[in-house]
Amino acid sequence: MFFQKDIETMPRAEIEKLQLEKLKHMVKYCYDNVPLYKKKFDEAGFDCSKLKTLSDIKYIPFTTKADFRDNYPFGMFAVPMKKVTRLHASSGTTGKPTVVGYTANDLDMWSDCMARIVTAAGATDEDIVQISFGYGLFTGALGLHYGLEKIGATVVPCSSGNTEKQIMLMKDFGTTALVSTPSYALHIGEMAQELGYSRDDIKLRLGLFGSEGCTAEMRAQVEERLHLLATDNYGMSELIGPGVSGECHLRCGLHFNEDHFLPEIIDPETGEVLPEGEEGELVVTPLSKEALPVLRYRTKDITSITYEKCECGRTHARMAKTTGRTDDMLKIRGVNVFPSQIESVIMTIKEVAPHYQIVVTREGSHDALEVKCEIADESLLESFSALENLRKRVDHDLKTVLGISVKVSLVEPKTIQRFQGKAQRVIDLRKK
Ligand code: DLL
Repeated sequence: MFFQKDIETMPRAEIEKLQLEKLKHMVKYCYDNVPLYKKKFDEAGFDCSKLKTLSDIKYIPFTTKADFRDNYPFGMFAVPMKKVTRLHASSGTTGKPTVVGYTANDLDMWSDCMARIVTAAGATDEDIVQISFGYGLFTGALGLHYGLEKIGATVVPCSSGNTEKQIMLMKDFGTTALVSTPSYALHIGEMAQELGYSRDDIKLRLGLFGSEGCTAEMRAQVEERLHLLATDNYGMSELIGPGVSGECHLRCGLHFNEDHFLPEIIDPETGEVLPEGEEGELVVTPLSKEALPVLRYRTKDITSITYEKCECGRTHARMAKTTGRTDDMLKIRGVNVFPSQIESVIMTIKEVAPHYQIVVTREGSHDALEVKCEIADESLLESFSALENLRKRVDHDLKTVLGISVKVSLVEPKTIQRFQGKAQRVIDLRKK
């Protein structure tokens, strides 16, 4: 069992002492080795001796996605290329990808972080784990792969796609754990049912999901279809990939690997650090990275942090499941709408399937939001009044939660796109 007890249950004061030591080292390392940080520090008038306590982190300038873009591809690396053992990249929605590099020590640290997280979630060396993230430049598949190998699990590197074959292998190999996005897990579950697989055919017991947001309601749908315990893990390429934080089997927040990642919550408008428990933007400083050190990275993910010890015995800070990203938020006629709010509503109405699409348009100065959802039961198609009643109900429930009216369109079963990686449910035509 991969439980690094001394570290994972370290008393708070000791964690903070360790973090301060590592942070001091990291700040100097960045200043000495990455021209971007030398420039940032000099411009902000920050020098390393200012760092006396952990709360002095507020004097360190933030790093953003734009810094990666401006220094594409290797400008933020702190080591010569011969020390870089692996490159990954995250597909930017526009333009060039964000490139990230790892030394051999970085890869070891990453595997340790992943091994801790999957162990906390309940994976063991008895598990046969199918990895259904896309292998390649994306950090998800290889990140989980090495962590799971480290704990001695049997890894099946399926990659994403070819869902029918995935399900066949799941049955034939007796796969017990699945690694994927929650939306792909839902698709796998749905297809297994369609193909006539019975509950006994699939032995899954554990889902190690992540890489995209997922409401509690959506998670319940995934669990119901696949009969497993769904756990969540969080990370991002710029910080390392998956392995930043993850849920233990008790699922009351995602434990950070706090000896390697120092989290803060800030007000996204002002950049001020917020107190424990308040919701805001997550900012993370990796404390151990060699190839690509990053200070105070603005993740744009919205969450809150608690420092209370978890019932599982682990003492590292936990973050709540993210409620969205600051750049996910849709401003509709002056009202803030998060896609996760819409998802929560759709998932609780059993007559509609757990698939939806959000389309935002603008006519003149008027924003309109359309929510398309699939009806779950084809027999409804035969009754106009039943359909209309359902549409009105979805409409009413969305209005209650969002505080604005939206257009609800019911569409035929299996007509909304399914996803094999991160789901893209919002089409914002105003940006075109
Ligand atoms: O998605 C890393 C990862 C892979 C995490 C596999 C977990 C499992 P990126 O492609 O760089 O990296 O995307 C990072 O994805 O800022 C979040 O907005 C979102 N994200 C990642 N994990 C979660 C999660 C990987 N558990 C971006 N819940 C992040 C919600 C998540 N959003």
